[in-house]
Amino acid sequence: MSSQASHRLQVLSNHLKAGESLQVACSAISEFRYTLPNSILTQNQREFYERNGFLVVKGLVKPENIDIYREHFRRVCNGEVHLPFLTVMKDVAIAKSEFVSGEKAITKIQDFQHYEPLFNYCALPEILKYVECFCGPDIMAIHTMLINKPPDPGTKTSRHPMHQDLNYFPFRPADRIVCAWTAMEKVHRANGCLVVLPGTHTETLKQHEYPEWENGVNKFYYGVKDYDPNQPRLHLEMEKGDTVFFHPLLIHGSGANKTHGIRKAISCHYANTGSSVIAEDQLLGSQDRKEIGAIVEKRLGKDTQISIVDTWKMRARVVQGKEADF
Ligand SMILES: O=C(O)CCC(=O)C(=O)O
Repeated sequence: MSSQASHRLQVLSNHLKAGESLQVACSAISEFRYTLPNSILTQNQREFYERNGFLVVKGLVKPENIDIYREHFRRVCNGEVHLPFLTVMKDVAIAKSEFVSGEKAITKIQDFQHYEPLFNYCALPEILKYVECFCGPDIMAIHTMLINKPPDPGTKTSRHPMHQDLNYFPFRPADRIVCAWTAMEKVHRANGCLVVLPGTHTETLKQHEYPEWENGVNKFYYGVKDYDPNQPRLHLEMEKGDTVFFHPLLIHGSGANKTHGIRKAISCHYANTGSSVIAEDQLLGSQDRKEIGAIVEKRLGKDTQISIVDTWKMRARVVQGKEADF
């Protein structure tokens, strides 16, 4: 890593540790591209996001709300609620080697946009007021996840490869999409906090593929092809309730959980309801499209006319402002 890059990372890292408003040790930005003007973000916060592609807001979600999401996640994992469109994903190594009940093999649940107790997170006013700074006033939730990272069984399969979320989404423009990711307990290097490559949101969408990991990779955990592990990266250590907002081109991932506890986070991606959608053949690589297409067929029937892009439109749920245009 160059000494300039490592100095910049040190500056970023110190500000995160200080837990104060995140300052930027660079000259002012004259044109904003990734944030919109309103009274929520300070000038420093706007500049920080413009340069780095993410912004941590400390203590944004109340602990009592998080405890409710935790309880509903437990109910879902134990089969106490039936949600037809929910996607439940399991760790490739844990699921193969032993039978474990409840949440111990589950890596994430997705698509809880119609399960109100969890969707409550996506509509929290304290989250939406920040989302508006990136997406504008007309907002739809496009992707919901509760990410559960059980203790790694020694296979390192609990890692999440470095990737750009835009790879999965058909919505454009990318700059009006943002992810809100909230720590459901203290997250740190040992339990696999988020890792980001600051500034990569200014780059283009890269090709993705499954990384070649010795013990396998969880389904749909595509990583940036030819990822260079020597790039400057930052570990986002966060407390329960802290929330990071990040751009869909920001390269990020997370490490293995080397502790005995389960690390949890809840997240929602949002886009402006005026977004357009790209054509099916521009979404993902052709191999990945086949893999996801097969899941769509399995769920909806062999002769389904529903494309992957359609499934994204079906998931989208407006949380504020005008209805979607598509
Ligand atoms: O929470 C994590 O460990 C990373 C999740 C993530 O990046 C994703 O699901 O796209």
